[in-house]
Amino acid sequence: MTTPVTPPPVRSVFLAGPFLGLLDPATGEMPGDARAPFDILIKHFEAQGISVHNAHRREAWGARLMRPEECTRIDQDEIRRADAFVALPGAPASPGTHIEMGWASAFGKPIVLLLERGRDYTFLVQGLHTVATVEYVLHTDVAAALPAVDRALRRAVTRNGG
Ligand code: 5HM
Repeated sequence: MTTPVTPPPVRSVFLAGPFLGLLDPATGEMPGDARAPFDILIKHFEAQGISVHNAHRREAWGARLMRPEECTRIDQDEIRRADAFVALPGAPASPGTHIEMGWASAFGKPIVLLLERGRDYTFLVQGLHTVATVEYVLHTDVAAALPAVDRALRRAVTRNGG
């Protein structure tokens, strides 16, 4: 008799993605359409009881931007603490998110990358799955991709052994 594999529970995720490049120069804040994918993902995960660490929300979408000397260690610590790492690498690429993807993979975290269909991503993002547990979710709309994100998260965590 085979024992069904139950994925270990995901209690926390770190959600990364483009930030500085999305700030409106006039207001210093992310406009609504730039916030939407983060908002949608945060609400979706939290509705499942998953705690979400996200710098965009933490820094009030740009209104309370932290200094580099403040946010770097917090982000690294939170990625280390999180059960899984979820990112929108950005197109154009988000420099900070690319550093965070490097940390998450080096820490052995299960990783879910949301890639926009038709966009180009750098070779080391395309190839990250060869050195880390990565599930890619190709999408055109984050809200429509939520079921695929859930499946990818479960797969990544299960493959990574919890
Ligand atoms: O380079 P960019 O700003 O796109 O980097 C975004 C990533 O760096 C986010 O995932 C976020 O976790 C982190 N970050 C941060 O925590 C970035 C900035 C500004 O660059 C910030 N706090 N103020």
